[in-house]
Amino acid sequence: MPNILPIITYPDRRLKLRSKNVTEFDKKLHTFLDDMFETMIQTNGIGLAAIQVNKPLNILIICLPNDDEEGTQEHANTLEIINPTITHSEGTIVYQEGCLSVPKFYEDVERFETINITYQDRDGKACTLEAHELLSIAIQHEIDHLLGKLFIDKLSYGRRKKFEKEYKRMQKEKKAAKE
Ligand code: QAP
Ligand code: CO
Repeated sequence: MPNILPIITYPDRRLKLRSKNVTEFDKKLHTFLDDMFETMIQTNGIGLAAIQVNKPLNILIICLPNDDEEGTQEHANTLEIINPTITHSEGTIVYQEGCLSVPKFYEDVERFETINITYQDRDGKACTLEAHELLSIAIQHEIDHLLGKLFIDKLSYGRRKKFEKEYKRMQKEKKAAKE
């Protein structure tokens, strides 16, 4: 059975680390990828970067919900992207993003509409992918994590201020609920 791993949340400084490339495509990596998937599903995520569970390696997973009533997320449909590089980007798109490491806060972010990437799969095989819209947004969001960046780092000065204010208020409320 896979394990649910604890997720690091803002303002933890470990989220600012730059992740390193994966060199060993072994059983340990496969177990870790399965734990990442379980963690993402149990926390209602659609994407997760390894650094969010305290492993500074260039690994991200994405599982978009099915386009049906249930919006099921299937392990078989999960993209496991290791050591990615963006080779081409085009167009712009704005989407209201969230992040498991910045719980309960959502804000519009501008990204490329289309990206092409090269990466490796869990067996180390070289792959390429052209992504559009939500998948493209999700990959860019997760690649930013590998570079130590969060979506809130991309907000305008005014919106960042709004975030800091809301976040402080939430932390206070959490503290008050504990006492
Ligand atoms: C990144 O984000 C992403 O605040 C993945 O309370 C963002 O899975 C991909 C989540 C935008 C595509 C578009 C956030 C769950 C999940 C929360 C997530 C929360 C519970 C975020
Ligand atoms: Co995130």
